[in-house]
Amino acid sequence: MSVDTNGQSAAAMVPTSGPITREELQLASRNHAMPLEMLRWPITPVGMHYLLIHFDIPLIDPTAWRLRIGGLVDHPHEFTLAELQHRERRTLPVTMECAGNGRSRMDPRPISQPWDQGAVGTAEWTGTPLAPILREVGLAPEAVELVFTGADRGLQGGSEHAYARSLTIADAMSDDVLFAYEINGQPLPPQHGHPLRLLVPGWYGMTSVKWLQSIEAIDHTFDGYQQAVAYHFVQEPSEQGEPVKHIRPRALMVPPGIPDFMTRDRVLDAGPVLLQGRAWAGKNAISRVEVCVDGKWADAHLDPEAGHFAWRGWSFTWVAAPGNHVLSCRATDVEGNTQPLQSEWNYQGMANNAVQELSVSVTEGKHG
Ligand SMILES: Nc1nc2c(c(=O)[nH]1)N[C@H]1C(S)=C(S)[C@@H](COP(=O)(O)O)O[C@H]1N2
Ligand SMILES: [Mo]
Repeated sequence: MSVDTNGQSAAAMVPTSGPITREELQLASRNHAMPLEMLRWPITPVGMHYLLIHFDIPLIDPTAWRLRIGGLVDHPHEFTLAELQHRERRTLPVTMECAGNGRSRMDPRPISQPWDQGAVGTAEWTGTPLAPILREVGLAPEAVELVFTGADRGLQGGSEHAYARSLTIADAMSDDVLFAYEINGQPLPPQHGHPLRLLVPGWYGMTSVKWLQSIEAIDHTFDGYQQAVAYHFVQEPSEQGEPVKHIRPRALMVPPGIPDFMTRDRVLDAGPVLLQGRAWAGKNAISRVEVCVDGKWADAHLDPEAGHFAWRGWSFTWVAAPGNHVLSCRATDVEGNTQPLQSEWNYQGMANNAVQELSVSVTEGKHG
């Protein structure tokens, strides 16, 4: 396979409109999505939450594991898991979404994990807040960023590295950022970062570093691959672009009726159907969800909020007439940010929150 000047495997990186490649299939079968019918559950059961694992899942002995905090701090410290678990305990429902969600719907298709639209899930994460720990270790005045490094290591874009991301001090100190050691009331399983992960509510998932083992305070902008190269809005690989941060608004619908095995197109009976789904936006509350039937938009009913960072349920009664229909839904946040009808293309396939479209065939028959 050819390698370009960045050391990237060129054949695997150029966006394509061609068929799914073996490399994409390999990634897609390691990193599964949340089946969209799981939108019925307010909290996604463990095992149904989506997964994104760049390298290999590391085997970590929790009794030998330590979280090292060092760099530009007054009191470097190595925390045991028990020490962290005895600190303030907080549980938050948080919707997490991969920044690549929707990537495979871009044309040409950026080559990476080929998500359709299910790279999302909402879990109750339990952990201890970062801010008090950062105050205790005492950040030096020169410190501008914290680098969070996981135990997993591999090659991407020609660079060998442990998975690492940074946050500015202000972002890391914000109130809801946690060191999480439980998901839905159970210890983190291997795939979600056992024994401890960072959890940064409202940001796309790449920020929430799994298998966390070290935090380093630094006096410059972190230039690691996952921070400085990946997760940027660019039109071509040589461009610097803007970094990807907060989750954009999105609404998804539970596919109504029953599916066709291959196409996943839907079949349902004529008459009233309750269309349901969930909507979320990283930073802001959702203020509106609309449903579109055959090109006509109307407001959906919103359920009460379940938490500032958790998706919000919505519903809409549709009287389905026999024939073929296209259904869509669209979320808007309190600042008026909404979803585009068409994908906004970028080279890495980031943050494609174009509206979902479902093809539905309604008949007078009985499918229930
Ligand atoms: N150490 C480490 N942390 C990581 C990743 C990774 O590959 N390694 N993937 C990130 C990405 S891109 C996402 S979207 C989320 C996914 O978290 P989940 O698998 O628990 O859903 O974890 C993030 N944290
Ligand atoms: Mo991701």
